[in-house]
Amino acid sequence: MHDSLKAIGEKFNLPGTFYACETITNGNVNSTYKVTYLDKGEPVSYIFQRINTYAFHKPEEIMMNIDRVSNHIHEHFPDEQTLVFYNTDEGHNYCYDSSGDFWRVMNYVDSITFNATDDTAVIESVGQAFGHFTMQLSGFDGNLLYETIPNFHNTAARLDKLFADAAEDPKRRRSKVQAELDYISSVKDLASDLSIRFNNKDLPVRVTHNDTKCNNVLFDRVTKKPLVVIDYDTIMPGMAIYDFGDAVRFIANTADEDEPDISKVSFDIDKYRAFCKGYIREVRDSITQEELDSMGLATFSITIELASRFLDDYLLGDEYFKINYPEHNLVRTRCQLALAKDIWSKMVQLNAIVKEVAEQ
Ligand code: GN1
Ligand code: MG
Repeated sequence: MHDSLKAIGEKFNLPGTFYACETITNGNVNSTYKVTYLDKGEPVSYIFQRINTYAFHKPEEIMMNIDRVSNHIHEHFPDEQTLVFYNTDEGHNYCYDSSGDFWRVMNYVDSITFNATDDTAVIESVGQAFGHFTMQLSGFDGNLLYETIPNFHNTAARLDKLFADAAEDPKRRRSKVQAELDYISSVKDLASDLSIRFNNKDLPVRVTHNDTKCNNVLFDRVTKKPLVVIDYDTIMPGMAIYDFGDAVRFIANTADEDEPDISKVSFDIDKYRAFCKGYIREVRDSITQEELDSMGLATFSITIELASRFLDDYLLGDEYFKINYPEHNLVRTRCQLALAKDIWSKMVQLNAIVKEVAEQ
């Protein structure tokens, strides 16, 4: 790896001499490295990322989205920490290596991240960070961005694809997952509702992050305040409430996203409330009442959607998500379905919490 990273660094003309590299293991799709150079005796670190072009078919469009969004944030919020992407001699913020892989390089921000936390103050800060991101971009027309993964959060289309792939069953795995397919089928209309309303233009198009896991917020090591939201790959036009729903889906789960023992999986209402406090404080003036009223349903819908994506990938032979063992995608599916069921059982409370926090 060392030699290929060194070659990438040369394309971006990074100053100093190559000193060290380490793999960063967060993330299910791209490959990420922290690379350190010695520049006039001082260590300076960068993040190098190889984009998974199976997931992202048009990486140049991603980099154009990133350019537009970061310019908007720089221009309107010049004093805030942002991500900086480096350019090659040709003036591109990416390059291809000799094997045709797509790379980019950005600044390394010294920080800490939380993969999971029980600290409601941190959870509130994660809510604040993602709410702030939505607010920062509320003046930017989401239609100006490429839809880099078409229908990424089109739940209705995702579910149709799942059932079509299950009918084809290329890997002969369907018989193992009939119970999961039956449950998803029973909630299909409910889970698809917001995506259909969005497609009918009944919910506003916004700039969405589309991967609002808590480990995509960098925190100051000392003050524990949020510094910046990272992972701009999936920035696209979309529904703000799905960003909200995806974030709480992840942070308020009492277990890991791929917990095999589903008796450990549930949706923690106190964590939900903490996230809502941080998030709604930031977005209150930029989102509509209808969006606020749909936050609980969005949480359920995105959880069903992710379960169906894991299940679809399982049925197709595990091509999209990295797996650590053969049934990993099935375990993930079952975990997300258990979570969705618990979210649904608490829907009245979820809606009441949003209302209460919004009125504070
Ligand atoms: C993928 O690779 P990572 O962890 O950033 C996926 C998200 C899922 C997530 C589930 C482009 O994100 O949509 O919510 O896994 N990203 C893409 O862990 O498909
Ligand atoms: Mg991501």
